Amino acid sequence: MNNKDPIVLIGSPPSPYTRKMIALLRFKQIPYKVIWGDPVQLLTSGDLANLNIDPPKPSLLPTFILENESNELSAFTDSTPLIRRFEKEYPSRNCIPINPVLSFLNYVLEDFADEWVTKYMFHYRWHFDEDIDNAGTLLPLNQVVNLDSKSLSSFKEHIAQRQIGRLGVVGSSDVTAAAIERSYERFLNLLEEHFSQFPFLLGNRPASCDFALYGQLSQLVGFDPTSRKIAHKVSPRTVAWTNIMEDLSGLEVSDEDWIDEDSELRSNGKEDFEYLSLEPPYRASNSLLSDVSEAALFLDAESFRVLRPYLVSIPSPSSLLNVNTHSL
Ligand SMILES: N[C@@H](CCC(=O)N[C@@H](CS)C(=O)NCC(=O)O)C(=O)O
Repeated sequence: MNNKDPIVLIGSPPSPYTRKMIALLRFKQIPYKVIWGDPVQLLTSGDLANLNIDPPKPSLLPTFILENESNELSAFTDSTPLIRRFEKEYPSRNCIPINPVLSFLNYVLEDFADEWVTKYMFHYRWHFDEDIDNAGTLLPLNQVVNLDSKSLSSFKEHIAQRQIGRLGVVGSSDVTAAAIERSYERFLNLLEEHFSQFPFLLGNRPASCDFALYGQLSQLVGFDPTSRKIAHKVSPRTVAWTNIMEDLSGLEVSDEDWIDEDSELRSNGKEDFEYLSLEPPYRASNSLLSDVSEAALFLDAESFRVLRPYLVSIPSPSSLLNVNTHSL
């Protein structure tokens, strides 16, 4: 295999990590071939059985067929390390920033999208009847479009029951539902603000964190009806961004396109654009928080209400939590 051979991956359209990786390959202009389907079936009895490759353990979407260290074809999963591998093998149009601060932020945001935004995705898909019906129907049809109606209804029932049974594993329950939904809306509001300044998370070019977020939003905005309605209401810019992220093969990029240090969010601070989103808008004071009400910037309304009695903005013997020194 050399860099001219297309990369082969097995995936599925309703899989956020599949969408993450296809969008990334397109941006990097890496030739690829997608095989829609189930890796275990394809590698053991289907079209790829002649390759004699063991299916990955655990079997995850997407599965890539790549050379291992002994130059033999093998099955690989896990998007984040695979992106780092592709960055080495295809260095142009890099999506890991060179600047170490940005690179760190990129890692954190990629992880946030992969591990937290996916909770919104799984929750909205399997918590509400309309969404269960939608996903239950489309997941089997995405494997076999011309599936007969009888098999469709039995697959639909089987998949829905299996996935609903997994809600607890990702932390979604009747107790946590409201917190997950509040977090989704809060995040959409932040994105709406951010996308009014920059077209991508780290400036004027996409990083791996954009592709991770796109993967999840391809579902939240493009597949699951309840989360789609919320996104359209709360953040039209996020909806537009999600559409654009799908194919950035024609975007011209340069090293100047990364966000500059003056506009970076600092880990313990809020930048102007977040304060400007408040009513009335104001600019960052570049000093410590002067009033506990400013902690509302970091917290949703319910958490702020609960924590408010325990907060002070300047250290004092009676303070339980100092908003200037605790990360919230
Ligand atoms: N950490 C993996 C996660 C991949 C993943 O969880 N894929 C899902 C589909 S989007 C999956 O295959 N789940 C197993 C299943 O549904 O049985 C990555 O980044 O690629």
